[in-house]
Amino acid sequence: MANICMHTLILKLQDVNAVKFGEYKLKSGLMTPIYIDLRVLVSHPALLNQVSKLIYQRAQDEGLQFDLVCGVPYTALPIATIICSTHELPMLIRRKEAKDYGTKRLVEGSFKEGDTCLIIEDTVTSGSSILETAEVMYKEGLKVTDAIVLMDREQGAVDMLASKGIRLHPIISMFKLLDVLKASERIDACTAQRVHKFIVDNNTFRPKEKNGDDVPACKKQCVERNLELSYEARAKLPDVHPLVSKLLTVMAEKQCNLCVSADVTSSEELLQLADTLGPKICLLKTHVDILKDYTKAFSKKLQDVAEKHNFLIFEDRKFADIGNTVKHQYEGGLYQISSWAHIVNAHAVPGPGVVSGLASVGRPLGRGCLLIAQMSSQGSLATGEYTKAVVKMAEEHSPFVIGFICGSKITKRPEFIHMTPGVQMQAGGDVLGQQYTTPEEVIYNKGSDVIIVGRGILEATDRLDAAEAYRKSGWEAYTRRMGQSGQ
Ligand code: S5P
Repeated sequence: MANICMHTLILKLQDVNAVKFGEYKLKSGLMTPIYIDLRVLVSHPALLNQVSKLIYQRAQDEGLQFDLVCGVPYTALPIATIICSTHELPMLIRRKEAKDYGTKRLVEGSFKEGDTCLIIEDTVTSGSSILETAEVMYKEGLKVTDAIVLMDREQGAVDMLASKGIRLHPIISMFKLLDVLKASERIDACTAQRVHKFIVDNNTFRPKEKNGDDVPACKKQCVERNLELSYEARAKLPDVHPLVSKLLTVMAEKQCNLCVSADVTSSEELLQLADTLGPKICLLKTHVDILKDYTKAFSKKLQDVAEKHNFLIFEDRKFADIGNTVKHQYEGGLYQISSWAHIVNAHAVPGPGVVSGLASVGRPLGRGCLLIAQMSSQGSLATGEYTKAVVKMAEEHSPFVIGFICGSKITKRPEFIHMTPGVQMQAGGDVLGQQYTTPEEVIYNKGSDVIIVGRGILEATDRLDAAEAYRKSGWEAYTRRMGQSGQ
């Protein structure tokens, strides 16, 4: 139902000329092949109402807590007004310039210091307008934790705002819009591809960092001196993906760099395992397609256990198809992976389309993806130049790509997480080509961040004892490594 609504809404927006293709100049001066002009909404009251409903619904769905609402002037102002009037919520108006007479206030309306204000915006590119509005609110003693936007051009706003402590919730993403317009034959494949490329090539958040601006001093210093940041310090880097930040924080808090690979075939056993080992792990990895009795209720219960024990869920799906196919595999089918897994992984073999396809589903949900850069199995082809190409692809698609499945540290950039499978207390292997290295070797010598352990724990007589032994070994290797790094 929600999907049908979204589809119709996108077509209606194009009908009223709110979505235009051609050559247009953005606020930044950059020329764009697609222009979103939602100012026309005021001439279409039914559509304006529909948009306002969707935005309010999103605030409800996300369970957002706020005292006041402010629309970024001017386009979002009528939207905020409708929402506030319909639901009897107090509203604030932000002036663009203070009057030079009367009260000289920048924010109109009544509020108390410490009140939380929800920001509403019509469309975002970099997120700078939302930030400007938030900064005015901060000066007045207000808090801003969340913003909702109708149309996200997917050019870096989510990440830029996250780095400033504001969660942005987009209703329509650029890639979704392009998909719908293409599927409805409103635009041809060539236009869709051109716009897609423009959006991917013009991420306003990443390029700054690449130029060396805006890189936090501590990060610059560490990269230059080849020193390493602790998990905790990396969690606080302003440009780190919120999911990576969460994972690193959990790792630091639980003193744990252990991911258990829960390769069991019954959902009840998996849930039991998650509940028992929960306190010892930062991440639980699943192969949901080996479960003989998967149900939606299972994924809900797994999320509850993850919350209870403060770990993240990683579905080891290893996507490896064209963008359009992986998008459906990630979002739909029996498992609806994107609805419950914080992290997934993908092979880079199909080229960047696999990441763009997954990102179109995962980014609006705040999910992250690991690229498989190396494998633990004997005779793996993922070596040398291939591994380097994967790192490059990750750099071009961060922050949705949050790190790697790899045997050792393959990039110095602290915002990427390295996770290594093929770990047991004794080096060795199995009869089907798996090769094992020890936690000490993986974390201390190879510089990886997370050990992934399956049978080393699952086949132990006491799984909890085994998990604790791996946790301890991985953590000790990490603290020794940090000691050497002088941090
Ligand atoms: O290169 C790899 C990548 C992965 S994700 N080698 C791996 O073994 N894996 C996965 O890690 C594999 O699918 C399995 O789920 C887990 C290792 O399990 P173990 O029982 O051998 O520790």
